[in-house]
Amino acid sequence: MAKLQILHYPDPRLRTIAKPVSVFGDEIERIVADMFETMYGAPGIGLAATQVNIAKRILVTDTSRDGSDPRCFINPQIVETRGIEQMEEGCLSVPDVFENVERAEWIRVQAFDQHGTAFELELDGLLAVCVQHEIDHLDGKLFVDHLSSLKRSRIRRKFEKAQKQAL
Ligand code: GNR
Ligand code: NI
Repeated sequence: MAKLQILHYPDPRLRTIAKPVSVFGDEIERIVADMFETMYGAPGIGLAATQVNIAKRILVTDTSRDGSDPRCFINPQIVETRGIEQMEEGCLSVPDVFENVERAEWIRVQAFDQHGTAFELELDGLLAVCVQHEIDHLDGKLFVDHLSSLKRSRIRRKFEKAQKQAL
């Protein structure tokens, strides 16, 4: 297993639209294992393949506090939503920024696990928010895209400054 490097906003590679996985097997299982190691190491409650520069529709989550609820969603599709709720979100690709985002409070999601087995789940609470946040990543979207343009441009300027100082 290997810990992968997480891309940071405003890296243009975070805007990549990930492609569906069509062949399951060793390569996908290895990517998923590396993504879990990267997510737990960060630490975070979710990670999308886009964040580690892999353009495949793969996401992992664990919203437990003790690493007891690892979940993998490949080619995820939200097929039904209910309600709206606001939650404060953060993102490993936008470090140290926390803002309220509105999302569906309940979702029905269909996906495949890392072995290629299809499943369907109904989710709410933090896990529902997390899965929606991760699917956004697979579509090249970030939680800051849900904020006002004023807030987003402030955040962008802060990260551009930090990037220049790091050179
Ligand atoms: O670790 C994470 N915490 C989090 C908190 C609220 C809503 C979404 C998230 S996901 C985030 C990890 C991450 O950036 N996944 O893409
Ligand atoms: Ni994120």
